[in-house]
Amino acid sequence: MTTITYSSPFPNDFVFGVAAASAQIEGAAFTDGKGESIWDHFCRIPGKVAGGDTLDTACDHYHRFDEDFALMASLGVKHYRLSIAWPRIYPQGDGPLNQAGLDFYHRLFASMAKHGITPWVTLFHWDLPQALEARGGWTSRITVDAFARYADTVVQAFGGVVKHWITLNEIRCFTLLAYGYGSKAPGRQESAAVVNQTYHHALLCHGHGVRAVRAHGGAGARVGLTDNCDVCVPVTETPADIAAAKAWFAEKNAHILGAIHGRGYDAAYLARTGADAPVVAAGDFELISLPTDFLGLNIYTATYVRAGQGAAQGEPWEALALPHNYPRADSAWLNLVPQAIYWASRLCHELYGHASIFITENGCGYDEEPVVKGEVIDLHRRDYLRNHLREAHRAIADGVPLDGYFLWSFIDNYEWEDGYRRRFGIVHCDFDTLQRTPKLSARYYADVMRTRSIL
Ligand code: GCO
Repeated sequence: MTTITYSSPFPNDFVFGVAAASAQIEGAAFTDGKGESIWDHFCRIPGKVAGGDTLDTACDHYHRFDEDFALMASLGVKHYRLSIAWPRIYPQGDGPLNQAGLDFYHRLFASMAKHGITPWVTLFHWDLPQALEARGGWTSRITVDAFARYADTVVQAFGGVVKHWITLNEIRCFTLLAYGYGSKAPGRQESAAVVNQTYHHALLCHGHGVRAVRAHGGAGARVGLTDNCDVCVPVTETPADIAAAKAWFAEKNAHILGAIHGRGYDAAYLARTGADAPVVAAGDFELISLPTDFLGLNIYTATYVRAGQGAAQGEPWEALALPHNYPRADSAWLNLVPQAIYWASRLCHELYGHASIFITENGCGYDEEPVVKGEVIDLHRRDYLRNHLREAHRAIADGVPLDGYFLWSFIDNYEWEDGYRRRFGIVHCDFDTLQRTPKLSARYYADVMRTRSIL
């Protein structure tokens, strides 16, 4: 292991990149045979998405990808995490294949290659075909079978040019938030038993994604899950608070991270869910726990945990509610806790022994940041980035196998139920003219990538 100190650059093979997702940037929602996604459907239900914003045009990346990749290349971006829109490939989810959808991504990957940008491809980033939702969506095993076929098709088609695969993005969001709380498409509020079953089906799809990459990915293909684990940070970095944080982290994440790492569903999860635990078929956990090559973590925020005080509730920790004046971004859920990167990656490494971890998303959402004289002075984002990179660097210095960092997001885009007003990009998008303007944070990140140093 190379020793790195506070001021040394990131290791030479550390991956710096940017991330986005199909539904959020492509637009062309009904072009070239694409089927309706659950988000195309959901955004048309009054009151579900801020401003009634639709995904119809988004950043029009579908027609402007070459320009976008040229801009990325000009900033020195060499790695880009994107997702494939399932309804472009199978408009009905599992019916006839849409060749025009495959052709689009062939053109897109060719453009990336031309600009020297390596693709990191997520198979599923929330745009489930609406036709599958009509048959039960994530509550049904029909979706698992359909995903298996979709994953096979995509990996077969692109295995020659794509070597980095991510099976699913953020299981909690498209299951719990979508079928439990109803804040994300399809906006259902189902029982705990149904929601737990959606988790299980998602885990099975993760397994199918791994299986598909092993079967068709060719030489050098690597695959992992991107999880938005529940992250905690010890209030003080003392052995007692660290042990409490580790116990909290292990329990909160066991039903996803434990399951994919061959531990099935743990006793605490089964006790908590009781009669609402998922129905598991023979062979499910063999598929779910197929070995992966890396773990992707989307890190935005965290809960502070300390030792001892929760003993009355029978818990070896106490999770603290944040005071109302704790700093946060404009996204109400996004409290600013940079140490989240350090602790999430360190605890995943310690608990699951991962040999390779990537931050597959990290970023901050703010309301409109105006372009003034051709510039967006987003010093708040530059600070966010700098503080988080500092913690990534600290993790590496402490021996955590953190191998890369993808900034969310390359460009302002469709922030799900918050619509277009919530901006995460380092490139500003004018949603009337679709003009792109790199923000100050883009220039900053370009310098970081070029020097591999936190400037
Ligand atoms: C998610 C998704 C992204 C979001 C980003 C900001 O975590 O919700 O992966 O699509 O846009 O995280 O909320």
